[in-house]
Amino acid sequence: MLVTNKELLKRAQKEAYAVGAFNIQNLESLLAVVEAADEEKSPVIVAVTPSAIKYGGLSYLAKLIQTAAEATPVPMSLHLDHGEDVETVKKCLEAGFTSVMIDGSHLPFDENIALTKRVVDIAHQKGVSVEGELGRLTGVEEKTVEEREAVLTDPEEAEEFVKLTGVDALAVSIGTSHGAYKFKGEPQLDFERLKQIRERVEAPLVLHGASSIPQWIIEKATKYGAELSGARGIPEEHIRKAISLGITKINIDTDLRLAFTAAVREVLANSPKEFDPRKILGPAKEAMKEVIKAKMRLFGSSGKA
Ligand code: PGH
Ligand code: CA
Ligand code: ZN
Repeated sequence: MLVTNKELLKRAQKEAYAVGAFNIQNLESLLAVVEAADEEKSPVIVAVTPSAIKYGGLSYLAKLIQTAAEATPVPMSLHLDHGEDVETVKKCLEAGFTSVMIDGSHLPFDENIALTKRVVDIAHQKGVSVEGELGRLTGVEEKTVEEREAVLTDPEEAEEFVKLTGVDALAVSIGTSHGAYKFKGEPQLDFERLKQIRERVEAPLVLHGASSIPQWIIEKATKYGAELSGARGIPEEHIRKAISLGITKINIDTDLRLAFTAAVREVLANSPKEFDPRKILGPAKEAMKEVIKAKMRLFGSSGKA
């Protein structure tokens, strides 16, 4: 069943769990998300970035996800992740997305507000919910590697941003980052800041860059030839704590990419005579699905559909 993020997150906020937003780019990653949600009876957000749209085609991806949503009783939203401009948002609205993110986090405060407000005006006319972002994450985001220093979200600005834009959800920066290399030393998140934001902002809060980079996946990928030394993510206890402090949507991409890569490498290494794509990508889908199911249990969304 296709629903908006607003609907999913309202209930999550009330019942103090988080809904996972999983990035997909192809049939296998979508099947992994949908099958996991079905088996866990979990609400779920299917997230598509502009680069995924460039890779898979907007209409192909939208229709695949809509087909998946019609076939399952679990509530599912079709979400634009890291939308960069009004044009992209408009195209996604035409294609039937039920939620969009406009990422103006790289802009000066006033410009971020103006862009986000414009998107809210357009999207709300269609009943579609909007996520904005304030504060800047480091790491790999879409086409660019963000090498500038991270800017953590200012609680006072967050309150003003939500008030002035009318966003339905706010992505915050508290020390997470995109990609597989999140920390050089000990993982550290600014929970005090999250608390302060929560006190000032009623809208559901979103955690990007939240992959845990499970070491067993890194070891498996490495065993079959991958080079991923230094990869490190957000420990699961940090995720639990973030949820207890009011995070209601959690974005996961990198953990799925790693699970996919490790599984493909394993098949190719162990079955050199195999050349049926289904025998290579099937296990990769299963590997992503297991990771997603574990996230749904960690986030507390299992059984909530
Ligand atoms: C994310 C994903 N997508 O919008 O924020 O973050 O790289 O930690 O999976 P990860
Ligand atoms: Ca951003
Ligand atoms: Zn993100």
